[in-house]
Amino acid sequence: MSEIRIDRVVLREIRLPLREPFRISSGVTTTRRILLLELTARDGATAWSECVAGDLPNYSPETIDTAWLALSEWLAPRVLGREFADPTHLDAALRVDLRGHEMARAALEMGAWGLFAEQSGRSLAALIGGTREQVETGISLGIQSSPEALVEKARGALAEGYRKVKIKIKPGADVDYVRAARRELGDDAPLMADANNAYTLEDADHLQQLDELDLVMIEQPLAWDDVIRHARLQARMRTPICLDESITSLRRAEDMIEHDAGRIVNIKPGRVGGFVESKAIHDLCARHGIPVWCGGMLESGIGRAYNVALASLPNFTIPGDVSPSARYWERDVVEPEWRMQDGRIAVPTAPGIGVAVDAERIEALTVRSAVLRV
Ligand code: OSB
Ligand code: MG
Repeated sequence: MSEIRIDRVVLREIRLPLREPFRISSGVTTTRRILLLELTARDGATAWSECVAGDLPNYSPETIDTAWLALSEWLAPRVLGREFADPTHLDAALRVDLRGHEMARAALEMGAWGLFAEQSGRSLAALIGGTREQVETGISLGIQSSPEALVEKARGALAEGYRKVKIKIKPGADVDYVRAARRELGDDAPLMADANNAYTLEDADHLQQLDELDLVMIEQPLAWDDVIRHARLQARMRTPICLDESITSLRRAEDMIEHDAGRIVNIKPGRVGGFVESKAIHDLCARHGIPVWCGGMLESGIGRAYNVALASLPNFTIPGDVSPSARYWERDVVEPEWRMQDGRIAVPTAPGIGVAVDAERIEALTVRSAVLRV
């Protein structure tokens, strides 16, 4: 395959109810509104991709509605009908004079990688330089009603084989919850906490209590757009800080490293604008001895295919929030569903994204759609 040309993009919104509500410090998700893209190349090849933006701007400024606007008005028109030597050139075209809208951009950029994989007869993972046959799987547990309820969930997750348990925290549901999990699950349980920006530097003394609990890391305790104060907090904590929300680009990862504002990076390809930027962050971190892992945004099986492929790169050495379909959905929109065995998900080797998309089911779930063409 020597060039890529997209002649049609169909946007669709589907709604998928989560098996159970997912609560983080800034809000709760009960039904996921999911924006899917179906890309069609000039030769008729197709690929699906997913935009990870949520319902509300409580994780980043983007939402599914801003992404819909950005894709239809500014992003798709830049690439439709144009020939690109490969997806990296398409990525470059999407960035010109455009600020923000990383998740919208990523949906199109990653879709181009999926399409390119399809057309060149290679697996997505192989195409982007993946080296693992399987990726290690963690689980992200939403904030529970009591420490006891959390312990039960976490115990069940470890029994199922998950290799990392992430505990969502917020003021009023933090140290006591994590301490209970540590006490009940033992010193060796791979536990971590994720605050989704719920604290300020004034909470440093309080957060220092977590240092006794031997967490693998604490994710994004401070503001979403703040790297510098994380450096001040890291200087006061033994627990490694992992940045999520703050790493919106390669430059932010450089800032993190330069200022020792964190020692681990959660890479979500949607958050950073796609695979080109994700790979650059991955490579930077590898050069600096910073481990990375693949985060999640409660994706359907389509977005999950991209996360699994990304997590197969060599420096993804910590289990990701890449859980199997059944952790989220009664029924996924791909076939086969994503399954976990012995705490791992197999990286597909088939051409393209590696799972078949159930287009009929998606059609039935669609609440709005738009066809964008040259
Ligand atoms: O902070 O990692 C986060 C879900 C939505 C928004 C933010 C986050 C999350 C998760 C879920 O933790 C991870 C998953 O998809 O399983
Ligand atoms: Mg997070």
